[in-house]
This record gives sequence, C-alpha cells and structure tokens, in this order.
Amino acid sequence: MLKLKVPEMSCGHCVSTIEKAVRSVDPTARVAADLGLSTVTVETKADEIAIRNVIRSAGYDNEPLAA
Ligand SMILES: [Cu+2]
Repeated sequence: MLKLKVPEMSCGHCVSTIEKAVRSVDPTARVAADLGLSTVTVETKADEIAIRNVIRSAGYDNEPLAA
C-alpha cells in the first residue's frame, strides 16, 4: 500500500482526476483520498514510481508518506 501527500488536491474534481490517472496505470487499483489531510492511499501492485509519476503528470505533485 502506498500513501502519498498531495498538497494541491483540494476538491472532488482533483480526486477524480487522480483516481483516473492511477487507474490508467493499474485498472484494479483501489484509491482512497482524504481531502482534509491532502493524502491519497493507493492499493496497487503497480510500481510506486509509476503511480507517483502518473499523478504528477496529471498535475499533482506528491510525496510518499510512511503508511
Ligand atoms: Cu480540485
């Protein structure tokens, strides 16, 4: 499981953009966003770097957090 800090995620639109980006790498990924904490938790078998890169490409800088 991958937990990311995504500071610029601010609304449901951001969340759906991030979910769509993650699912373009892993269609079976489970994505849970917490807008209050600006965190995204991703359950995936895909590579962490690939997930972080695709979220960044969608416009959201992100940093890994200890899960
Ligand atoms: Cu937004």
